[in-house]
Amino acid sequence: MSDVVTYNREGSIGVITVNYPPVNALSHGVRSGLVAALEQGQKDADAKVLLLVCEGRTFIAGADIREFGKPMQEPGLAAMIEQFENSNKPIVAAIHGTALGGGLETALGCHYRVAVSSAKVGLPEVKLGLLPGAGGTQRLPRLTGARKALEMITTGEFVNARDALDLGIVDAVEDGTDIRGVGLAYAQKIADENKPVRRVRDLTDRIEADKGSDVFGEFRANLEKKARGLFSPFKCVDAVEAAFNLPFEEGMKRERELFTECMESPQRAGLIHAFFAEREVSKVKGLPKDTPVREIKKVGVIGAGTMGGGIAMNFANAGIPVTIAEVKQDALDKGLAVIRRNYENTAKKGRITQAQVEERMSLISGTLTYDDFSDVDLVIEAVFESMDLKKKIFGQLDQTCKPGAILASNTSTLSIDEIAASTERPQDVIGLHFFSPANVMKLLEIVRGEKTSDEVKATAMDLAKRINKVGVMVGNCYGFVGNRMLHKRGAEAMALVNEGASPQQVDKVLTDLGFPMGQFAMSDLAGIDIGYSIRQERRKAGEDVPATWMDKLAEQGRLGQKTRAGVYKYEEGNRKPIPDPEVDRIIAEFRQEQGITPREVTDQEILERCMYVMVNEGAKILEEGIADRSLDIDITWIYGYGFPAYRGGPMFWADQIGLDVILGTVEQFYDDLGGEQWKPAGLLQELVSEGRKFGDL
Ligand code: 3H9
Repeated sequence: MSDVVTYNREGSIGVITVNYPPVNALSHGVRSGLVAALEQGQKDADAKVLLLVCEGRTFIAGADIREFGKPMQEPGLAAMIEQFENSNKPIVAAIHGTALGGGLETALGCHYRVAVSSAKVGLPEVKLGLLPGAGGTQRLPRLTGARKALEMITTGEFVNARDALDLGIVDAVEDGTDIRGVGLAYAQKIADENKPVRRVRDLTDRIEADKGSDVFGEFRANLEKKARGLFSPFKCVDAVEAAFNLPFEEGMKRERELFTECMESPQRAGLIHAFFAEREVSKVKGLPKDTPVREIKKVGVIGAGTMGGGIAMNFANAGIPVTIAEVKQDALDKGLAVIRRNYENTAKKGRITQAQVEERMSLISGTLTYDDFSDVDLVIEAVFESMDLKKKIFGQLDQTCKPGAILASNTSTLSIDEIAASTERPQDVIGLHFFSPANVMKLLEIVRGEKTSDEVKATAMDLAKRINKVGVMVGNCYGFVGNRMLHKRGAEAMALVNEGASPQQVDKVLTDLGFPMGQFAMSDLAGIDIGYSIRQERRKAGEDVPATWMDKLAEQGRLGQKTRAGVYKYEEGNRKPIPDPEVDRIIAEFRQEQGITPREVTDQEILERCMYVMVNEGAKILEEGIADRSLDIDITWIYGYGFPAYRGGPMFWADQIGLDVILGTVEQFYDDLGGEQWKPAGLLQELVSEGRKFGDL
């Protein structure tokens, strides 16, 4: 008998138990164990009904993703499920936790399904660039009809147990946490009532009802808008449609063909890299798993602007009381009103209730003095980027906050070590860099200072999870990981326009790559004044920062979306960028002043200059130990800047292009254009000479 799947009998119920932590994924061992246990149950003359139940925190959460890309070992999942469905004794699946992907497909191969009320079910394969490949696209629509099956399969969203009951996915929902007890009671009922085997594949009512429906065309048209650039969502629709046009066996064959196409697509590789990378970033090099974390029960935020307000919302959403400090009452009132408006808007969309709005607002208070921070466990400073101001604030916080309170800065560029040096507790100082809008964007860049203690680092990583962020630990340098790379891309994008490209052309290359917006649309969103003041500061400090047409925009008050004119223009109440002939004129004037004759710039050059400069910088970031692993950079870009997850992040993308190709082009640009940004990173050269990739590090 397998050590991960066991068979035993309780009265007239034959119980098949899966115990393969952490999530009972359908590895080869689990699949073969299930087949063996099923055979045993079939032979067991005293077993009238069989029960499939899982140990640990969840029912089967899917195929074992770690086995993808390796040769498949028999028995295959679809064949295993078929054996379950063909059983001559009824089989009950008892679901707790999450029945996902191959896990739900296995449950659909059973004849009855009972779930505890906290359980969820779903077919999230699409999020991995796949489609349900073990009958999910053929069996689910037989229970739910076309629309709901398409919704679940093309979005990958989970459905809770009560909704699953309404949809016919499960047959019963019970309260309680004892899944074995719940399963046994339900199986006993099936036995007592002499219920027959009931195969989902044989159900035809929902298939007949939706045959020839327009719903497939409707979903395809919607996906054209919502899933731009993605491969597998469209294949999901094809597979579900096959359930309506083909007999079951042929539908299964079609599903397999489409699954194989998805499996072989580069998007699958990118998305699965992103899946594991997201989980790996929580394991920080050199930070032992058992490092104690400090309790964060009360938080202070300094600054009630867009950033401070957004940061505060994260804590209120997680049920943690938060106090916001401002200098003036009207700024504080305005900030609190914006927070309320944001919550009200979310409630209008039906995502939270009015009661939740009030509950969250009741957790947020305002103050005009740091004295109210004497008992907080963490303060996050979110004032504008001035080192002098930040040092002053940290000095004051050090005096006011209790010993052990963590002092954090939301700075996006400045040195955490320099800020920490203005306190007597540098071990308690850390960077917590949120991304705008701070209540929405998933990334939290956690910047360790030279003296930050392990306990404070571990607390910050733990806190990220509590407030539903993905925390990435990075080292201290100008711009850290994300903005350091972004600034290189920004400078290159501006230079390309100096030379002859249009802002729209540059942005289109980036959106075609899969970014939700281009470099210049993003500058308009953030505010043109931000980049301008950074350049001016650097010029004041004596750095050689070349003039650009974007300085002119800032000087003329074209500050971006907030003034409805920046690199693009904007209609009242609309964020859609509209190309503006006035900007073309400003650019032409700039070129004339600088004596530049514009040349034709190809899309390929834009791609290479904007992206390879980032990869080269990413390699330097790795070399300097600012990021521990290339996957930390990938996750920073996916969750902080909308890098298309299906390309796996910039460093994974670079590995796919080929580091030799990238290095060759970087060297060429260094010769042709010069500049520190094009100096090939030593690590890039080393990897190419060894025939290795970032992913091999
Ligand atoms: C599929 O089923 C294809 C079929 O249709 C057809 C096949 C022919 N495999 O997320 P967590 C690991 S595709 C292997 O931190 P949570 C995960 O890496 C699959 N490992 O916990 C982590 O490992 P570590 C469809 C897996 O409680 C640990 O488990 N299914 C798998 O926040 C804990 O994970 C999915 O897409 C897996 N399938 O969330 C479900 N899943 O500790 C994907 C997890 O070493 N999984 N691990 O870092 C999830 O959505 C979440 O993990 C889940 C738990 C909700 C289950």
